[in-house]
Amino acid sequence: RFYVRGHFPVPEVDVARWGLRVEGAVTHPLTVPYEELRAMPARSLAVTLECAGNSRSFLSPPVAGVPWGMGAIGTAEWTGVPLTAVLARAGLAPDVVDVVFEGADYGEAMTPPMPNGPIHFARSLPLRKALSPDVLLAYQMNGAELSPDHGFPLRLIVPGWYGMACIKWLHRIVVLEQPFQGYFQSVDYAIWERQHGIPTRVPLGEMTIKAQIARPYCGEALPVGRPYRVFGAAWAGESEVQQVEVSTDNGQSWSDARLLGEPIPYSWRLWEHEWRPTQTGRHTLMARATGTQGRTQPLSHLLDRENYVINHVLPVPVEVR
Ligand SMILES: Nc1nc2c(c(=O)[nH]1)N[C@H]1C(S)=C(S)[C@@H](COP(=O)(O)O)O[C@H]1N2
Ligand SMILES: [Mo]
Repeated sequence: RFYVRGHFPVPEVDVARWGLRVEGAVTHPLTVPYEELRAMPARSLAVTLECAGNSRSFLSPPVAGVPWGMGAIGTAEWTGVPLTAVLARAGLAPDVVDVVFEGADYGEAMTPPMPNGPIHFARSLPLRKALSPDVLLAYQMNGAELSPDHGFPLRLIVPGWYGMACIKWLHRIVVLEQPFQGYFQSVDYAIWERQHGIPTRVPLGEMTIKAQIARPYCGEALPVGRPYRVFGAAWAGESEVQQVEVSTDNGQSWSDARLLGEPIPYSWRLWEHEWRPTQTGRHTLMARATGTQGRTQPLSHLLDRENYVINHVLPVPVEVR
C-alpha cells in the first residue's frame, strides 16, 4: 500500500549488466557492480517518504500535477549501503558542492522551459546532505528486494526530504564543483522563496512539518454519543514532532493528541485522540503538528509554493448521526 510515483516508464534493468557509475570531480571514477554493492556493509533505516505534491487535490483553484489526496506518503524500512562509503571509494575533489543522481528512466519533460528530446530523471544533493551517514543506496524495502515500481535494483534514500530526492533505478552519480541546475530541480520540483524580499527559485528539499488525519475520512458518518478514535500521523522532515493538536470544531478550540510509541528519526509519528461527539450534524475536524523551534503549519496554502509543499491545516468534514 506504499504509493508509487514515476515520471517515465519503469526501466527494465538486467542486474548482471548493471553497475553504479561514479564520475565527475572524483579522483577515481569507478563502476560498482551489483554483487559488489551487496557485499559492502549495510544499514537499515525506517524512513517516511512524502511526495512534494501530496494533498494537492485540496487546493482551490485546482493546480497542475497529479491530484493526490492524502495518500502520497508512506513509511518503510530501507536497507542499503551508506552513500558515503561509495563516495569515499571514488575520492571527492576539494571543491565539490553538489552530487547528482541519475535514474535509468527517461522520457520527454512536461512543462516548459524544457530541453529538446528525452531526459533522465536526475536531481542533486548539496555536499552537506550527501555526506550524511543516513543517506542510503537502498536495495531492499521492508526486508524484500526492491520491486521494479520502487526502483529495482537500486534507489537513493534521502531521509527527511520529499520523495523526489529518492532517485529510483539509480545508475549514475556525477560529482560537481558548481551547483546543479537540472530540469527536475529548477523548472520542476522547485518553488519561489523570498530572500530579502526577492523571489528566488530554490530546489525542493526537506519535508515541511505536517499532520494528517487518517480516520475519520472526509465525509465519514460517526455515531453520536459514542467514543471515536481520531487517528493519524505527523512528520517533520529532519527534525522531530513535539506536539499534535486536534480540533473538532473547525479550529476554534484545540486539544493535545496522544503521541504513540517513541520518536524514530525521519519516520512519521502516529497519534490518536478520543472524541465523543454530543451533537448530531456536520462537524469539521483538523489536526496540526508543532516541531522543534515552534515550527508549525499555516492555516492556508502559501502561494509562492504553487503546487508543492502543501502543509496547511486540512479540514476533514464528518457527519454525526
Ligand atoms: N528515477 C526516478 N526516481 C524517482 C522518480 C522518477 O520519476 N524517476 N519520482 C520521484 C518522486 S516525485 C517520488 S514522490 C518518489 C516516489 O517513490 P515511490 O514510487 O517508491 O513511492 O520517487 C522519486 N524518484
Ligand atoms: Mo513526488
